[in-house]
Amino acid sequence: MSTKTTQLSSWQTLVNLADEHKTTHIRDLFASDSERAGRYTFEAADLHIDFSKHRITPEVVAALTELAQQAGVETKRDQMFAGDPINVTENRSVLHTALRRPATDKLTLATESGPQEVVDDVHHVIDQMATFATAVRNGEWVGATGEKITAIVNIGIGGSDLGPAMAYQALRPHSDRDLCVRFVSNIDPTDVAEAVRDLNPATTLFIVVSKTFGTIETLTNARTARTWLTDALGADAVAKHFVAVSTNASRVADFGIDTNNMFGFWDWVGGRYSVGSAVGLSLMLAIGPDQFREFLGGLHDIDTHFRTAPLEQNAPVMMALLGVWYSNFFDAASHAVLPYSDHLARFPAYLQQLDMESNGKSVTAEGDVVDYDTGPIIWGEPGTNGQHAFYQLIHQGTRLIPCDFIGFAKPSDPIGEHHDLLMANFFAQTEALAFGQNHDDPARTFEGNRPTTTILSETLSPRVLGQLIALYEHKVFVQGVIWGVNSFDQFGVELGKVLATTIAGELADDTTGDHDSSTSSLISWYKNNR
Ligand code: G6Q
Repeated sequence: MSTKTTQLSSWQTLVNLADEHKTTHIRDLFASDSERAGRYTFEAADLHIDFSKHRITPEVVAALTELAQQAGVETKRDQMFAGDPINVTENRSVLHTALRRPATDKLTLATESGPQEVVDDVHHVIDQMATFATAVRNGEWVGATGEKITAIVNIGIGGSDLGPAMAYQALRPHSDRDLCVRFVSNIDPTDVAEAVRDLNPATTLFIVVSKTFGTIETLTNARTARTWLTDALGADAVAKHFVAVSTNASRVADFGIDTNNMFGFWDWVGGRYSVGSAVGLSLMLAIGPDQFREFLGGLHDIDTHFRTAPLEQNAPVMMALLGVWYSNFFDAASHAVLPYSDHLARFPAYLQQLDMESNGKSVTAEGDVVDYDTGPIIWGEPGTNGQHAFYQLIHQGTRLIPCDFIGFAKPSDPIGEHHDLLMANFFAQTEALAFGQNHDDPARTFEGNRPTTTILSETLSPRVLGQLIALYEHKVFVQGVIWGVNSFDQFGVELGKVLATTIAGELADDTTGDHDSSTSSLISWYKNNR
């Protein structure tokens, strides 16, 4: 049994410190400490992270670090890396970190079917993916009519979509621009219809990505895509135009995809943590195996940092603790992630799933209902667009919204003065948010004291993208440990899947189910108007 988080002595210390610092201004913290920026700036692999524009003092950091210690972050972290079944509600290991371990590492996991050599299995699949990706990219793997593949369509949803879709967009400058890569996720027929509208079946390859191979959206979209293909090229074409990524070989075979063209992964890889597994096949096709390995290397860089850096110098731990500080002691309900790179346009959406599906829980891993806030609402848009939209509320609204600003020294498109202007805005925003502006007119007064983390790197390379992802993965992990929740289940998602299946049956056979009066009346309105 873990000690209840709010009963830890460090929690009580933080309650007192929060009270003491209720009115402390970031402006004053800088004025009284000329070393402040250096004191709170960390280097983690290729990331340069500045935490100095936060409402923290050495005392606050010490108490937060003690909270991490008392909550057992280091022990849990080591259990995760070792493959202990820390996903207790599903009795599973949590080993996405094994997906990026070097081939020379060893990790043996006891499974129901005997011991598994995890790192060997991981590298076997990476090699299989690399052989396939190389064959497609150089034209050895051709479609049913003998033509080279020029379009890849990834069909998957949630964890089987957001990671590769985000990463592909992030790394487009590193991709083969002759290859068109698209992502279909929504069951809305528009998604698949728009994705294939201008494609040629003879040169299109579909990757059906589903851990379970039982997800209604993915299977429905995959069937529609299969019909689109076979209407043009006949049933035999499926073998050359469909591959699968899954843990469920028999369902892949039932769908009609040859299991020789299936890339596996394991139940110890959660969907939202799976971009480094075969789920990243579309990304590997786009950027090539060598750069995909660099991406894995970046994930591993931060795994190593997370594992070895002392808590008070550990970047994901510090990000997590600051989140706890504002959520639990200053009532901040949300957290904005603001990338100053259009390539990271989908990064906030990716993090929404990573964070909100992991820590959007209100019972602890032991089953007790929590009496404190857990996971924040994550949101964001790339700068500078957000500045002309919602930043007003961050600057002058009544709510406290801690923000992460992510920027790069070098643009992928060096055109004129664009990038310096982008970054001028980047620096100006964090300065204004922290320091504010006095004015005689209350409407023009900026109180400041809005906390931000600044994350800089030289360029958005595959390696740096891997580092950014792992940074947030481990931030989420640490917060989950402190809040005592199981970050690795998602029963909230599963309820929706069950309810939709019931109603889909009623819509198909025009029967009436047992619902509340509102739901019944809405379903009946739909039936009368469809
Ligand atoms: C992720 C979730 C969820 C999942 C999708 C798709 O952590 O479990 O988003 O990835 O529901 O599931 P399948 O990959 O099984 O189709």
